[in-house]
Amino acid sequence: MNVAQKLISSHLVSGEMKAGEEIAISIDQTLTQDATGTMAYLEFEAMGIPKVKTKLSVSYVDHNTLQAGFENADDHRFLKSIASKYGLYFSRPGNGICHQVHMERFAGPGQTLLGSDSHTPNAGSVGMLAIGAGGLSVALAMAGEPFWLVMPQVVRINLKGMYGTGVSAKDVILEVLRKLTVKGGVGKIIEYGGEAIKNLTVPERAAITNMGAELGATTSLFPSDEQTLAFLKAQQREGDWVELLPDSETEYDEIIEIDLGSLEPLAAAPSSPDNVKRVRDIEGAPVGQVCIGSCANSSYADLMAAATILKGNRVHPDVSLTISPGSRQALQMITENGALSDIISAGARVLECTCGPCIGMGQSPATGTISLRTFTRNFPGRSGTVNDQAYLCSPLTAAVSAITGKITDPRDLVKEPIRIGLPEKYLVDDSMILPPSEHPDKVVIERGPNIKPFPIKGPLEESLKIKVVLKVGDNITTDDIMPAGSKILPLRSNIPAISEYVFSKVDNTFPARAKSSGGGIVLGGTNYGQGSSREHAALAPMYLGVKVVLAKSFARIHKDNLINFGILPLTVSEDVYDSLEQGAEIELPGIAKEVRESSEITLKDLKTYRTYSTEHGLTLRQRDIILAGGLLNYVSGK
Ligand code: MIC
Ligand code: SF4
Repeated sequence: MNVAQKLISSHLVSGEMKAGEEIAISIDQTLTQDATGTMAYLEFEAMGIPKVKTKLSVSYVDHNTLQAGFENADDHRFLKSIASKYGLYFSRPGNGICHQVHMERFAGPGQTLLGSDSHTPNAGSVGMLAIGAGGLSVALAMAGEPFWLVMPQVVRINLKGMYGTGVSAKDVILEVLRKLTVKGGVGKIIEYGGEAIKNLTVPERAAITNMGAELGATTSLFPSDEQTLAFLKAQQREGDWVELLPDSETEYDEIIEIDLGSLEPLAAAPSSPDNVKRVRDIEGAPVGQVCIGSCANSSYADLMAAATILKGNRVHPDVSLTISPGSRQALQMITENGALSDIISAGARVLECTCGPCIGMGQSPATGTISLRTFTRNFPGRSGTVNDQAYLCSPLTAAVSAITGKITDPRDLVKEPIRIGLPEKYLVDDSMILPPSEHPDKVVIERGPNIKPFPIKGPLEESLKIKVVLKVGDNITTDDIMPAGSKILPLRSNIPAISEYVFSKVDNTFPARAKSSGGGIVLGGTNYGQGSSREHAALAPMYLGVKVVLAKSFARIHKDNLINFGILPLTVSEDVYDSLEQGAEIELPGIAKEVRESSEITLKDLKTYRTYSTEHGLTLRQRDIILAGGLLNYVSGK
């Protein structure tokens, strides 16, 4: 078996490990972050279970950290009390970005992790099966239920050679994105191997597995080997190590070769992570902002690499350089060794150890300027600025460009490879991670006025007559469906309020039109719902009355979220997509009966009188969830 199969088979509770079959796996660990966590814990509370049933569950606060009103602070307090009562660890605001801290302090080879954040595969860096999912799926895992998924194909990416000067792990994943695109990983696990990996440290591996999310992959992972042991030892956790290697005769569904030695510095140009260019081909463009941080590139090693370049230099007068360390551990270490002082002397603006600008929580770039970011996503407007021009690149390219004030190939300034190895010992201080209460019965859940109960849908109607309220194109992201940023994110615990922003950047009349037509259908192109795990992109449309999403194809997590909240995802052909217009009145005459008994759903266009038949492709379990009106109804009715 390969590493992915070993991890799955040791956790398999239902189904057969055949690509395309529905399987269920047991979950050892869960993580949530605050922007998805409040809903996840409201859902968990509704299940009436006194204590989480996982081996370890951690609640992080890292997204909604600007406290421009009471909302985020309310949420933090709620999350702290929930964790204390229900047996979770609570990573306090300021302690770091969930994925970075989880990798440092909790991730373990051979185990499974389900996280309510799409970049959970960061922990695949230590040989863990780490999967991103919607909050409700994570709530169920905390309740001891297995996680259901379609058994993916396993793609092996063989790495050979070693990168040269100016190239780093970020360029590896950008190269993979260039080759595979943002939909190339759907239905796949990406397993890395090959002679080069023995030289890649765990934080370098994490920069690669993290952005497997941008491929749409179910997860990405590395074997657990001597490098994993070295990392865990330096984190004083060698007891968590187990070796996990692929068998020598293993087969893969696909094999891709990448020679690290032939890689050049790369960047994803606006506004998609797969719009990858050679830095050489875009160099010279003036830059207004450079941001170093995010769960992809904020480790101690990444910060040290940036500090090495900035040392003795000055940030260009036209550039605002921000540094958001991934964890308090990383920040404390660069403070103690003096690198922070190099960063400050160069003129950087040092931010909190949080997601910050990556999710538009502050630091939106100026109009018409280029923002160069070591982040994960550059979807249109995600930075908080309309018509933004965000480029994704490595910390080396970012630091060098911050000095020159224009997009610059790092090899112009850096003449020797900068690779920061593992420190012998990381600075371990877990005092910002609060353990659960020893007296949970005495803990009172603190609920501020920002926290509203989540809406529940009724069972699926027997028949529907509804309008296509919106028709959109390919690769619609969950940022398009349910935007984030500092103004909207604080409403994550308040579905009635946040639903007013559904599709607001695509068509701000959508919420009113959806409500006035009693809900409706959204029609999308390929890879609909790519990007984040935010279940709000299903929950808020559900609140507005959306009943069906028709699309040429769906991204994995979003499709699951639609089903979890009782919205029927239907895959349609090009022909159906082309024939249906926004505003079309559609009848689904026997929708419930067809979901129950048939593999096809009938759609009638009431204007053209054309009838379409489309396969729903749902498993028996998914059919029952849709019929019940969502996963919570389904679980409580079982
Ligand atoms: C993201 O990077 O888009 C987020 C914000 O971390 C999301 C989660 C969310 O929307 O809360 C993700 O990646 O899942
Ligand atoms: Fe946070 Fe950005 Fe990572 Fe999402 S991608 S978890 S917003 S740092």
